[in-house]
Amino acid sequence: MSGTVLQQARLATMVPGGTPYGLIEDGALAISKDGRFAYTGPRADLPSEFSGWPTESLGGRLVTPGLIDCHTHIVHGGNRAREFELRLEGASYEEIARAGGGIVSTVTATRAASEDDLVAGALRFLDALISEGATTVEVKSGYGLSVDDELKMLRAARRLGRERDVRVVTSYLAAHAVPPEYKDRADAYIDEVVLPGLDAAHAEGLVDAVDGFCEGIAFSPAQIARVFERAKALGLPVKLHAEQLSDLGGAKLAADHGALSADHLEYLSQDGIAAMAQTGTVAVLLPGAFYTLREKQLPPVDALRAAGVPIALATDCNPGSSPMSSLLLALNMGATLFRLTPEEALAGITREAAQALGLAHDLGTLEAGKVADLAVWNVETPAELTYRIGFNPLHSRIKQGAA
Ligand code: DI6
Ligand code: FE
Repeated sequence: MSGTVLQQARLATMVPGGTPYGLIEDGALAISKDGRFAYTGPRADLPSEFSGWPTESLGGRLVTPGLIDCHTHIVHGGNRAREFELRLEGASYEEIARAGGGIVSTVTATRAASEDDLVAGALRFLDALISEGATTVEVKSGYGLSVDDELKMLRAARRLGRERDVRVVTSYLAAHAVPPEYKDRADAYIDEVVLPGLDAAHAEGLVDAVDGFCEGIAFSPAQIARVFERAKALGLPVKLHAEQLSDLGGAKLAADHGALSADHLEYLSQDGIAAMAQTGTVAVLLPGAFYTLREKQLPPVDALRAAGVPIALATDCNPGSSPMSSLLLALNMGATLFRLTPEEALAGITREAAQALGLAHDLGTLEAGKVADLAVWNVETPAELTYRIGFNPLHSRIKQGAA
């Protein structure tokens, strides 16, 4: 099988254990016709079997793995600019949610939207992510909160992956909020909507993972556990929004269920950290939500690092707590707000994000055998990607070997 060799490239391979960023100064990438890397490494070591392949120069530019946004809510109706104004006038996120605003107002708009409307709305954010080098984007349901509306959201999410050259990974998040018609009847909502909706969505091939929101304003650990049990019965991986506003022990619950990731984690306890370390559950940090809600409590980055918990970063792109569709800004915020090193931040939107999606075998580093998803940048050093604010130095993006 032949293919293409890309050279005159500085490779931030993000392979751990060697140079910072897995950097290779004078690198080459051999991409076979099946869209995978056949070789990544120093140009001087390129095996002779690839020397007959057509060669392209990248002009000395920096190459990273294609970026991965492992936590988004880009499919939704409406916007919450009014709520933004109210928060600036002093109302808290929890007060707005408890007064029927917040997530529930997006539910109303999402229910009113057609599948086409949802696709068109989401493409605006997806295109913004792609323009910064994203090649894989996770998309959650969770604003429909009825069986039909959750299915509509997931169908829209699947369509995004056909409308654009991007890998879309879906998460079923019906356990996101209790809809008004089930007010004070969260258990009935789980029995009558969340569980049957999961069965239906899975039967239609719409679900890659199952998510939930474990919080005082959403679902208790016991309620989430019931959703996770059904996911397990269907053979689906789980993940959880946990410890964003308070500590309910959600991260430990998730880890005990072998979760791919626990996300947010500002109020994560040492117990939760230990449980995550034991199962290899990825900590997905969401600085856009921390910033937007003007949170004071930082996620325990030092303790996560000390325990060896993999740390990913994502946009959490959603209309309420994180109206942000820039992974480059997430990098900058991850470093400036959360004190991640620029290398950890970049790993967080490549290697560790792949791990958070259960796709580390295919994505996240520049390594032979993996899918040839990559981003080419007009920068000299990888730290520049994290350092600048509101500047996009993407030169080009290659998805599965095709520019
Ligand atoms: N936590 C979040 O930050 C988003 N969902 C969640 O469970 C916010 C959702 C929203 O406010 O619309
Ligand atoms: Fe979220």
